[in-house]
Amino acid sequence: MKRRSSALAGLVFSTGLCAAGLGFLAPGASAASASVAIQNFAYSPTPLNVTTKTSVTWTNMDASPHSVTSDASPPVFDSSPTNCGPAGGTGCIQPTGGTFTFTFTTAGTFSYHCRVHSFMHGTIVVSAPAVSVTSVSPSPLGQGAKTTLTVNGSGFTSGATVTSSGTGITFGPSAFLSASKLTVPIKVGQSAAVGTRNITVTDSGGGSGTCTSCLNLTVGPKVTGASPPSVKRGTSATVTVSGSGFVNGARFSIGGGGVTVGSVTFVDAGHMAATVTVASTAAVGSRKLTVTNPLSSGGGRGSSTTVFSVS
Ligand SMILES: [Cu+2]
Repeated sequence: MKRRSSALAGLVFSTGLCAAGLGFLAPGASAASASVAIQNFAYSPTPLNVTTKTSVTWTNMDASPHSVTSDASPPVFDSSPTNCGPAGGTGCIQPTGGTFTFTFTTAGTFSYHCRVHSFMHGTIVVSAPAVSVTSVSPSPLGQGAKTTLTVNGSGFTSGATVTSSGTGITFGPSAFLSASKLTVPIKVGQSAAVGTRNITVTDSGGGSGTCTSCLNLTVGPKVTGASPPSVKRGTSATVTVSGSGFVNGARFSIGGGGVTVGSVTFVDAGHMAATVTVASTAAVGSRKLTVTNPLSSGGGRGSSTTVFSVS
């Protein structure tokens, strides 16, 4: 019995090696690759077990042409859709050393055969990668918080999506940092229910993992009034904002342009004050006043469009 090439039959699972050494995977992509030798008129190994997003490369070690042709109709993959038949042909994987690479993106069992030799059969078994989520930070987050959530776990790949249990939380597209860390923009609705939420990461290959109750939502600040309720154009005044859920270190802003808020003096959970300066060119009318707690206290935000105006 002839010795098989152990190097070709092996699997390679290494982010660094694939990114730096092989160079056919985009940065940040799941860096898994695997090899199948076509040798002695057989595929080896078969079946080959891989996870989704794995690039499988077949190398023809024989002195005879072969193909790698999915049994499915139409074929899911085919090294040799044209010019390759029982008599061989220029479209086949050529001897000696010809290769064919296919990246498996969906889970399933994929059987294949050789167009030249009908007795040659092989199978690739593709499974969704195991994904787990262990923690998120920052937590807790206050109602209305808008920040970037770091999610820790394992088995992450680029393109993973993040979701939460319950309603009132929206996520942006995740950024892949490593197999164990990703970040994602998170926006907590000002009326999202307080309490704990589960966070789920779903890989584009279908694998998913959840950490139970790992994100805690707390009450955010609410704005109920401002005194004085308006400031004239071209003047400044000390405005006291009233409401609830204010935390020392909170600030408030006034939207719409032309209004500057100075450094805030925290009074108590229901009051804060700052000098508000209104430009002479500022538009007259009601403005949105938003209170934001410090991120170390959950970063909650609350706003009102009715409590303050430029006059
Ligand atoms: Cu063949």
